[in-house]
Amino acid sequence: MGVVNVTPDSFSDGGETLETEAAVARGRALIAAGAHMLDIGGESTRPGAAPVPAETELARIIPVVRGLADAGVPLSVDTRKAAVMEAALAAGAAVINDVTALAGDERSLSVAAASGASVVLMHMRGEPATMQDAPRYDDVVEGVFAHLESRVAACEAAGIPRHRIAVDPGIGFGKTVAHNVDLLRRLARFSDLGCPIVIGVSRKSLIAGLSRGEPADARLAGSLAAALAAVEAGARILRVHDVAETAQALAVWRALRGGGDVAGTAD
Ligand code: HH2
Repeated sequence: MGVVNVTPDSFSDGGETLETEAAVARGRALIAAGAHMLDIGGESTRPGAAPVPAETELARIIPVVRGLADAGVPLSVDTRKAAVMEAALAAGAAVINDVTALAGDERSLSVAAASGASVVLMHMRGEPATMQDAPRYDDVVEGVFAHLESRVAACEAAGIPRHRIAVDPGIGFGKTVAHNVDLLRRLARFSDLGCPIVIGVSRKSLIAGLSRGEPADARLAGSLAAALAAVEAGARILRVHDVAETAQALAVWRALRGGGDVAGTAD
């Protein structure tokens, strides 16, 4: 899943693709680089971020969704607002990726159920503005698991079948470095939910926290290492900014881990 941020302030690429044309070009480049899905967002949810009004989010992302509707891969809309979900689905999106797991807006569950879209339910503790203020859990894996389990149940009760649901423990959303490490080490636990696991570690501060405090534009190597570890632990979908590099790392890792034919392009 390649990230297209149509925002002025995303933590790693804010402002790079705020204009429609630049965002559509980025989306097409990510597909050419190997993305199987694009995740288009118009609101930063980085730690400390303030919410953005629905009209602003709509103005940012709807032209981009329209511009990528014929691009040949499913489009996901990264939003916590039902009005934005509705408009994005009407414009051509097929997946709703919600950092509040469809609990941030009272209409989200019914919009998702009525649309037939697939959904990504992510765990977040609190709100972006304050989520990194000393987060605490008795057991982060069981705490996040219980929350996702209840959100999967809420989706099913609303009429969204389990085969259209993916889950994401929300790396960096109300978690310390130690919490994030625990979640990634014990990711297999989330397979018990019976839904594909999505992981977003790309360029996140976890990488810097485990290394030498590098800024977001110098976290590629650590992001690739974390992505491979997540896949080994059971992740099925990686939400990444650097698609070409991730696809290359995955191709080599898969070949060397064994299983299946090796499809090389040169000898
Ligand atoms: N991370 C971000 C945003 N959306 N969605 C899911 N399912 N999982 C994630 O880990 C996730 C997410 C944050 O990354 P980014 O969009 O690059 O930054 P920002 O929120 O600053 O726009």
